[in-house]
Amino acid sequence: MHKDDPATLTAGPNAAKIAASPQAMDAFWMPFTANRQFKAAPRLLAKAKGMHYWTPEGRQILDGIAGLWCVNAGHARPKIVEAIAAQAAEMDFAPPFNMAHPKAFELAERLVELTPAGLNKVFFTNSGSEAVETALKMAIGYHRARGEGTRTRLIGRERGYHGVNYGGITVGGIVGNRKTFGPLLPGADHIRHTHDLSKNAYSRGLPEHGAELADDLERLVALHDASTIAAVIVEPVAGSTGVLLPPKGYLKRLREICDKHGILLIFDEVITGFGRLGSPFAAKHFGVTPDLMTVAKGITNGCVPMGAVFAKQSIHDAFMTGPEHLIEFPHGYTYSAHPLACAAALGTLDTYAEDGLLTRAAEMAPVFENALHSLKGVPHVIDVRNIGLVGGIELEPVAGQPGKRAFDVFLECWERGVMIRTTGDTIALSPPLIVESSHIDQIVSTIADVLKLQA
Ligand code: PXG
Repeated sequence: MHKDDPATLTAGPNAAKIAASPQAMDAFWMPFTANRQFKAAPRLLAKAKGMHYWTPEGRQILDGIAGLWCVNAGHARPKIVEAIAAQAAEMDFAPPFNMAHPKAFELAERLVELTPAGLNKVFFTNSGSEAVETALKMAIGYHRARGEGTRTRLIGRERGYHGVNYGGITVGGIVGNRKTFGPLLPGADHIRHTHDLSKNAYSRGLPEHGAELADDLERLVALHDASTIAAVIVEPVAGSTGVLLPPKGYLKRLREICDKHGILLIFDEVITGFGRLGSPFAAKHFGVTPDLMTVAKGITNGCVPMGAVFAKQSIHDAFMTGPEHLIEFPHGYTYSAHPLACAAALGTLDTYAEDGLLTRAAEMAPVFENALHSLKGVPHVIDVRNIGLVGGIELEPVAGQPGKRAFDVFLECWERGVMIRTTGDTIALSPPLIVESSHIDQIVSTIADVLKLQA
């Protein structure tokens, strides 16, 4: 689909200096990174185009994870690059409070054409984490505005990931992200996760077993009473915690239980939004519409930070009361609907539409599925999971060293020119949606070769 041409790429003037000198790396405290390991053996990226990155020395790396689940249209797409450059020259910034610029409205209109029916209001943020905080505040504020101010409890799910801010880690279920940071927000609780290798290992697509795990919400309603619960937040397909797919019927059942008890359902679609599963959103893919939906990443193809919350009309309208000169929802960010982000998002939506990318994962899914499942029987593989262009390969941990095996595989794949992502002992794959069969073969055969080398 795209020619990635390294000949046109030159690393910036400082790249070689940084690569050569560990001291030049002192100041930057890196996010979600083993800083000491990294600085001892850095992995630097200097250029990107299409399906590939290049290191400062010019080594080509195939991108198996769309940057970080975000570069869905592939790197350096001309329409997006041009839109950002033109916007920076025309108007760099516009205050988003009590002011606005036309592209914010244009983008909102374009977005709600893609969302499931009913999710027709958009609130802009700058990241998935901020989108989550915004959605949680909307949920609690909505109930209060309707005279149900006792509904303040937030329910997440074990193994959930909802970003790194306090609301997000409170409803999140990854212990490593929670244990360091104190008691978190009061009153939250969690339903059980759905991962069960004993019943569902090597499922192709959605697992057969586990829809009844949605009933765990009934347990929490019985414990806390529905009148205290504002919302439940889940990822339709959990990514960061190791690619966990919803069992068949699970999300519908969760929706029904929420409706029965007046609890809002929030889908965190930061990873699943914008075509990852083969539909514009997971909500559409699964035919289950949440009350609030968070997105980020693919909204701008990862080019400029942006997130958003989609809300039902009724949630928006509940806030629209009181004197008209007063702010209805006291929330927002200096960079909400930033002009560069809006321009990037409009260029992104054009690119997705022109290349049919919001449904391309559905076309490529059978190829991807077959390639991934060919890893069954390769040493150390204990499960393969897939949906759309998301893949998970779970490995047997090295005894007493959780995460070590997958991390070693990641390091060796990097040496062999393939970028993958690991979480715990699961390899997560999410290539750009422009991926071709040859790229899939390269990713999967590299992983297989590396696994065969492992002790
Ligand atoms: N919700 C979900 C479901 C996510 O996947 C966030 C919220 C937070 O988004 P921001 O933009 O604040 O990072 C995410 C982010 C991984 C990985 O390796 C995934 C994310 C971030 C970093 C690493 O799977 N997702």
